Parts: sequence; structure tokens; C-alpha cells
Amino acid sequence: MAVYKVIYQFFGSLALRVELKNYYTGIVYFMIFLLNSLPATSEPDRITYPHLDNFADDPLYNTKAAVHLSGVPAPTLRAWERRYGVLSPERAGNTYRLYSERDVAKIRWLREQIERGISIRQAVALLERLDNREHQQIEEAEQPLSTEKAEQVVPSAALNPSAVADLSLNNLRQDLLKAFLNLNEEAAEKVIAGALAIYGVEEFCISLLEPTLFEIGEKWAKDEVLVTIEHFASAITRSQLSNLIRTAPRNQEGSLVLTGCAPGEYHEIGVLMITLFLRRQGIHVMYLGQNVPAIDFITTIKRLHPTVVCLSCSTMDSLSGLLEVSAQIEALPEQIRPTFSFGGYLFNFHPDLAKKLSGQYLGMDALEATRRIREITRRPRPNPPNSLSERPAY
Ligand code: B12
Repeated sequence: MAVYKVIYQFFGSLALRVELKNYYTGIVYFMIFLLNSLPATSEPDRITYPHLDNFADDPLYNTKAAVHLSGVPAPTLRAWERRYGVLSPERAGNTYRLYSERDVAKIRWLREQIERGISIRQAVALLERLDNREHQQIEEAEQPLSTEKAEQVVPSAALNPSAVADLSLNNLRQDLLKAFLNLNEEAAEKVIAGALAIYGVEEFCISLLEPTLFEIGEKWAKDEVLVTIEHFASAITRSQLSNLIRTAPRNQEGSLVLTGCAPGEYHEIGVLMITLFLRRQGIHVMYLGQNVPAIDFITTIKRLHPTVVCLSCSTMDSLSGLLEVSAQIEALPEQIRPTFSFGGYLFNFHPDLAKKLSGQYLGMDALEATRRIREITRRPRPNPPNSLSERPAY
């Protein structure tokens, strides 16, 4: 790039000197300028083993010092110790934690991985793998980031000592609720990033997002908050889930599961969670969106031959839409008829309704639904359609 700059400056000054005002020459200079501003192609991002054996293992630093040296706040360190067993600082006199140089190197390495978009769970697993390799004395202990199916998370606020004090789920729920009620996007994203640095994706969804939205819904129903707050909270949640779905490893083979909302249904966050969990389990899944008309479900089923169709229904008003899809699926030839399955907020409060519907009720939450769908996809299909292997590309 520097070469272009020199050429550009040289010709630029030459052009000035001879007062060359030719239009086409100007374009050539402009293109050189554009080339100059192109980003340099970079090497694939590499993850390097921290060579922990090079660091002393003697217990030296108290928590305050370890926080200072690593830039990772104390609650995050304790959570990494408790949940992932990745740190085991000695206890001085059975009370204070003492971290070694090696611990600090490890913490810094984990911090770097999270900052580049890997979840804490994956970073810990990767460290273990690299550690094992190192100890088996296999030479190649480095690998490109692109081969890791990295979960993209927002660079974490949990790594900012001043940003997060208490990372218990209870506290995170309160902080997230507060951020939503204050329409504070930055604060909400900090809480979310903090939670994702510590908790697994499933726990993050079920134990943080779901109860917080429930709380918002209760406040909305009691007229304590405006609908704008509800929209704001669901927009942020939706975008986080979409991000996690987009960056989860995508399997394009095997039994296909179509997920979506019944005709007339706009509550999609629960079924987005199911989509995410299925994708994270390596299941071929495609989300079709909110308020999908029955006829469009049927056309798509005929085209893609899914094994399972999973629909969400949260309100009584969309129950008729759900029934319509169910009836139309029932009428399909057996060869292409997928298992029709359903669930949603409505059935959590009216379980008897679920018994009256034909199709498979998948249970009260996204984890249970994921387990049951997984079971269905593992069963052999009675009469697989001939064209299954010729499923069109999409
Ligand atoms: C966000 C929200 C909206 C957003 C949805 C945005 C979006 N993109 O999804 C919008 C603004 C569109 C909306 C609209 C309405 N909403 Co609303 N909404 C909510 C709110 C606050 C959160 C819902 C949510 O996403 N929760 C988080 C998810 C994760 O929880 P969940 O949906 O319960 O899902 C879990 C389980 O139910 C289950 N599950 C969910 N789907 C599925 C599917 C399957 C297959 C299975 C097995 C399981 C399953 O697993 C999930 C996770 O474990 C709830 C409050 C609440 N109590 O939930 C009200 C709520 C659901 N809404 C309600 C109402 C009344 C409405 C409206 C009628 C308001 C209106 N007058 O316009 C409309 C109806 C729109 C429609 N036709 O669908 C009521 C429903 C009452 C009822 N029982 O009928 C609630 C309960 C609010 C309240 N307290 O009164 N809403």
C-alpha cells in the first residue's frame, strides 16, 4: 500500500508540475487513490497456545492483583472457577484465593478469546485441547480461527472490571430488566454480553431472557409500562437470538426441521430459541418466521420434504391458524407428510387444549421441545420420499 502512496504522490506532483488537466488521467489517479484505501488482505486469525508451562505455578497474587493483571473482574474469575473449573487458585489460610503467574496467563488468554468472539465454554474447551496436544508433544499446536465453529458473542462487558459487579443470574435478570425499562440499549447489551461470557447459551436464554420478558409482559398487562418498552425489549432479544443462530454451526444435511409461527401468531422468541438450540445440536433446521400462512407452509413442505414441522402458538387468536396448518398437513400424501408438532405460551396455561389437537405437543419450554424434536428426527421415517436426496438447493 505504501508503494501506491509513493506512486500516487509522485504522479500527483508530476501532473501538477506539467499542469496536466486531462480528465482520463484524473480518473486513473482517482483509481490509484481508491486502491490505496482498500484494506490489506490479512492472514487468517490464528489462535496460539499460551504455553502455560512457561509460567510459574507458585501461588502469588491475591484476587485484587489478579484482577489488575488480567483485566478480568473478580466475579467473572469466580464464575469461571465455579462453572468451568478452569482455575483453581490456592487458598491462603483457607480464605483468600492466591493466583499464580500461570493462572494469570490463562485468564489473559481466555479473555483474548472472548474478545475475538468465542464463547467462554468454547474457549475453555479449546484451551484443554491445546493443553493436551502440548503435553502429547504434537508439534502443531496452533490452528486458524476459521476452523473453529466459533460462537459469535459481543466482546464482553464481563471482562470490564468496572462494568459488572455481580454476575449471578438473579442479578443479571434485575440489571437486564432495568436496562429494558430505561430503554438503555448499551446497558442491555452489556448485561447480555456479561451473561454470555459466563453462562451457556441455553441457560442464558431460559434463565435470563425468558423470565425478563415475562416480567416485562406482566408490567405491560398491568399498564405499568408502555408497549414501546415491550417492543424495545423484544427487538433486542430477537436480534441477539438471530445473531446466535447465524453464527452457530449450520448443518445443511439430514432430517430437516421447519420451525415457525402459526398463521396470525407474532410471538416468535420462544420458537427462535428452539431453532437456536436445534442448530447448536447439529440438527438441520430452518426458521420460517412469524404469521406464516397455512398455504405457504404446505407449499414449502412439498418443496423441502421436512421430517418435522414445529409451530409456535402463544395466543388463543392464532389457535385456528394452527389447526388449519395441522389439518392441511394431515391431508398430505403419507410419503411427504412430516410430523406436525407444536407448543407455545398458550398451551403452558391450557394444557388440556394440547391434548385435543392432532399432532405432537412438544412440551412447555424450548429445551424440552429440542429434546423431543431430536428424538423424532432420529426415528427412521416410515416412507421416506424418493426425492429426499434431490432436495433442491436453497
Ligand atoms: C414480546 C411480546 C410481544 C411481541 C412479540 C415480538 C416478537 N417478535 O416475538 C409483540 C409486540 C408482537 C406482541 C404482541 C401481542 N401480544 Co405479546 N407478549 C410479549 C411478551 C412480553 C414476551 C413474549 C416472549 O417472547 N417471551 C419470551 C419467550 C422465550 O417466552 P415464551 O414465548 O413463553 O416461550 C417459552 C415457552 O412458552 C415455550 N414455547 C414458546 N414457543 C414454543 C413453541 C413450541 C413448539 C414449544 C414446544 C414451546 C414453545 O418455550 C419458550 C422458551 O422456553 C409476553 C409476556 C409473556 N408472559 O411471555 C406478551 C404476551 C404473550 N402477549 C400478550 C398479548 C395479549 C399480545 C397481543 C394480543 C397484544 C395486542 N393487543 O396487540 C399481541 C398479539 C400478537 C399476535 N397475534 O401474536 C399476552 C398473551 C396473553 C394470552 N395468554 O393470550 C402476554 C402474555 C402479555 C400479558 N402478560 O398479557 N407481544
